Amino acid sequence: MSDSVVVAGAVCDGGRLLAARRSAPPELKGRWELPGGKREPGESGEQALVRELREELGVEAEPLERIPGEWPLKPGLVLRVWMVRLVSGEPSPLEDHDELRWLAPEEADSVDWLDQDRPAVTEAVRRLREA
Ligand code: DCM
Repeated sequence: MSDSVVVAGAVCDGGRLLAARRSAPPELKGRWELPGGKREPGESGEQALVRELREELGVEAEPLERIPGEWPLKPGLVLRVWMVRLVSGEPSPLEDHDELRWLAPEEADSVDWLDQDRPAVTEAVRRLREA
């Protein structure tokens, strides 16, 4: 059986990266992540990401290229990450998060990222610096 996929977005705007602080479950609460969620049957990764960012943040977003690689979350579940352009709307923590923060590249280490998100955050910041 193939792995289930959690999709997440390195949402960028104005040269900054969006970080979202989880409000649940207890073991992840207070840690920061790239927003996203589980892909549902029949969805592409990009479709799932657009849906999740709409539900969680209330924004319209466009997935750009995928950051190469995938990161195990638990047996049978992997994380995939895309660079994402904010198309419209101002992100608000509608679901799953209690705080959002826009981080300039030099601020990227100022929040306590989930361990599994760190490689993608590093790569996203590298791309932001180059842009
Ligand atoms: N998850 C993660 N990194 C992200 C997004 C989600 O590690 N950037 C994990 C946390 C949960 C699972 O994926 O274990 C499902 O996420 P959610 O609860 O947001 O649907």
